[in-house]
Amino acid sequence: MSTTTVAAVDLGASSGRVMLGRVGPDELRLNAVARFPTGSVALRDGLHVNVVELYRAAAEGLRTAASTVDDIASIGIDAWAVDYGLMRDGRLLGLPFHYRDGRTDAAVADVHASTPFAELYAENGLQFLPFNTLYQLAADRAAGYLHYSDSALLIPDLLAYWLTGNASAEVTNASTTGLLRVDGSGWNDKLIERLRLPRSILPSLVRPGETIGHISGTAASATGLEGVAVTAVGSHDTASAVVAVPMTGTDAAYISCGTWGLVGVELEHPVLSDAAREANFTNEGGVDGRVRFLHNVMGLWLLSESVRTWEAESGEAIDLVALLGAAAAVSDEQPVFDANDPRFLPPGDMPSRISAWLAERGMPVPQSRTAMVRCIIESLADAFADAVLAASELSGKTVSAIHIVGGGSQNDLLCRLTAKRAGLPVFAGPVEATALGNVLVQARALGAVTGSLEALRHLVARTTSPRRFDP
Ligand code: ADP
Ligand code: LRH
Repeated sequence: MSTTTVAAVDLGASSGRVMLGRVGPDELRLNAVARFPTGSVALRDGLHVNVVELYRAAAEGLRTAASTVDDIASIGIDAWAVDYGLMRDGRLLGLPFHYRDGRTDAAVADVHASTPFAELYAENGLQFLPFNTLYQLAADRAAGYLHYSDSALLIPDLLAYWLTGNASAEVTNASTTGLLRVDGSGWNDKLIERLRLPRSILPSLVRPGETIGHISGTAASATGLEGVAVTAVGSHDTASAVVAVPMTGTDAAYISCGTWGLVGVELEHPVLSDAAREANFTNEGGVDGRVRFLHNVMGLWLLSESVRTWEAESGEAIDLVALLGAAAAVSDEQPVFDANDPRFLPPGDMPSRISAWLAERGMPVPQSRTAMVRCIIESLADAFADAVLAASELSGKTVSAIHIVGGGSQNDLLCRLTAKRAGLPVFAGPVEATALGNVLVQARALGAVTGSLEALRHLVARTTSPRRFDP
């Protein structure tokens, strides 16, 4: 086994990055070569993903990577879940909708009228989120768009298609469509037919570690990487993040903490009980056929939208680290709101929405920005602690530690309050777990590292230094 160099394209909701990874049996290093915005674009007809710009920025980042080193053996792509582009004859038919667009409201009612949620859950094991792909496709069918389309490609699959010319559906991200059998063995033809969705638009599945294709055509000159393999990774960003959680025992919960807080445990088999459904826990597909049994908590979106609102009001940039430092020094007790309330899903003025939520219940409303930030972080920590406890109870798995990975692992206040509210030690880091999971799965496919996810996690644990917060 020798060390290999691979590139990761990692598209999160708050930023996209291209990273170079050097991976070997005792080596795991990441180097960021490009970072670019990934935010949604509001057009007259709704909120969209500017996926063409994402492709351009990713290709440019790959070109920078190719000019930095000359031995890139493979690239892997991950992005947020559920969103897709509709294609015909290899052409993108329009900008994909963004999952925070509200167009699925009618489709949810329509789908549940024909297939009650409990029946859907038994088939796909997914928590209810109004933007799950199956509701988005039902909205597109109602709008007549599916007539024109011959395939639907999830965001990372679309980028892989533009790079290689090969259309596929990577299985961890496909699990977030709601149209995959819960054991990940294939598309659920019976459910797809029942929902009156065209089976023909769903491409064949690939699994993490398989080769999707090789960079060719216009992508070769855009990236400077002609002929380089595009390897399937856990293309759902959360699946890649879970690969790189440095859990070395079996008794840990994880929180993949960025725009969203994905809180749960890894299992061998799905939990489809009434209690899991009622608690809105999901069974998403993990790398190597594992199950990501987790709950979506609204996450640092609450904070980033608040900061965006305040910056727009004042016209001045806010220093996030200073703001969090001030919030840590707030000594008055702040109220806790339900971070999972769906009113916080669409973009907008979060401080006003949070104040309204509290006022409706006769609770005190934070009177300053720092108090509001403290209230947000307390509420997130509370939701995280609840979800860890629920994950443990619903799965029967003992949890004696929590790992927080992703950008939110830099938020000391959040880590400290999560430890306190959960009564468990929190280990924070790595920040770039998603990119690490992406490069590790590629490196394993190339033979530079071997073994199970546990072996990969041991390598992460040996090469990074998580910070400990005690309750
Ligand atoms: P995503 O993958 O969803 O784009 P990230 O994992 O990149 O998210 O995390 C982004 C979040 O990390 C930001 O919303 C911010 O709250 C948090 N963050 C970034 N840098 C810092 C920092 N220096 N200190 C505390 N929090 C930070
Ligand atoms: C996190 C994430 C999450 C999904 C949401 C759409 O980036 O992929 O796992 O639920 O975005």
